[in-house]
Amino acid sequence: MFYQKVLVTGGAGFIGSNFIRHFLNQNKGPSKVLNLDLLTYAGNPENLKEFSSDNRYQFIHGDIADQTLVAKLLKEHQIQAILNFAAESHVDRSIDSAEPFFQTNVIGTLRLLETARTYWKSLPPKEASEFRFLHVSTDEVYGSLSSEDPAFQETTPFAPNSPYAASKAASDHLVRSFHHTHGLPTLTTNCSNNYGPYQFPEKLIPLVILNALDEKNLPIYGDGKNIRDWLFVEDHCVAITSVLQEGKVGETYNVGGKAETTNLQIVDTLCALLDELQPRQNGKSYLDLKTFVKDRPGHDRRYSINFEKIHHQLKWTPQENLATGLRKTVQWYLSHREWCTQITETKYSRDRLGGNH
Ligand code: NAD
Ligand code: TDX
Repeated sequence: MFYQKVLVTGGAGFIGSNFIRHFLNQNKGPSKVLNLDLLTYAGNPENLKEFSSDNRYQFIHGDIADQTLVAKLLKEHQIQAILNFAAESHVDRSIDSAEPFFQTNVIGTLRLLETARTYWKSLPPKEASEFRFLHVSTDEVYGSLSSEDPAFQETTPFAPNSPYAASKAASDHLVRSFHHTHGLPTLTTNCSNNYGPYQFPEKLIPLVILNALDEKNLPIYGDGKNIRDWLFVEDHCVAITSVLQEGKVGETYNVGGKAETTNLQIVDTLCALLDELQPRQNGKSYLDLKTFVKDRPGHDRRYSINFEKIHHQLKWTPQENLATGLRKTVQWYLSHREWCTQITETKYSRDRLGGNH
């Protein structure tokens, strides 16, 4: 099924804005994308400014928990699918203050599900059978692995360790329950760490790039040997599109990059790319800025994703490798310094550039 009229939540954030760009660039025919975003510190309408006069795109400033607003949007635009990206997404912030995570990720998702269910029940049979609620989630719901453990599968029991992961796990369970109990046609994706253009610079990769360019320390938590499986954001957008169009209702799909890497390796690679593309004025390497800082409390050691299911069922596989993806990412940040400055000067409600607090 080709979806033309979709409601994207959290589309002013990192992955949501990349998804909307991908969706509109892929679908040249008539389509309508509503972007419902609360514009928290992480939301930035500038991310999609090239579509501001495109009548296929509409931005709506609002909360996924606002049931009156969402019900009106669904009905007025005859929405065929909801893609829920909206979330509080940064682990360190969830350690400082968990409540906003439960407000949006749990209560917000619950209200969105309720509103979707009422709308879905009002649809004629054909439209109801085609309707989808796609929930974008994370591999962090599965907890932490040792170096010997097998990769996460869709059947791996949930064991969230941070308040962020706990809130995402709760939202995944809610989505599951709305399918099981009410028959709502849901889909869930559990993806590994994304990176690429428009990522908010509190996350490791953009933080290291921007700190390096500003001659600031590059904070490495603990021993730097924690492992993440990195996926270029465009590959995630393709995976979400495949799941939306062909995924089996009620199921979950793991999405990963087959790119397990330690944080130290990531920082070293970024420094080498910056040494090549934007050498320091003092002639030294950016590697000199590496600084080991206090570890993140409860820091998960390793994530690894088994994505056999989406590979076999939907023929999805990541196209970008880490070396080319990181190069593209560094080049993007180098050529978008204004976007970065606007964020670092206006969007930080606290100092997140100096390491873990
Ligand atoms: P992000 O923090 O960059 O963006 C989140 C967006 O949601 C922002 O635009 C924000 O304004 C909006 N938002 C927050 N609360 C809202 C609310 N109540 N109503 C409407 N909008 C609201 O996050 P991201 O990195 O783009 O992540 C998007 C989704 O993907 C999240 O659900 C996250 O859990 C999931 N995910 C992220 C990664 C990753 O590596 N970044 C990996 C796997 C899954
Ligand atoms: O300054 C830092 N130094 C550092 O060593 C920061 C910000 C992070 N780190 C480490 C912590 C992690 O091991 O780097 C790794 C990546 O950290 P983040 O970019 O904060 O990502 P992570 O905690 O792994 O979570 C991300 O991936 C899964 C996203 O933020 C989540 O939204 C997603 O669900």
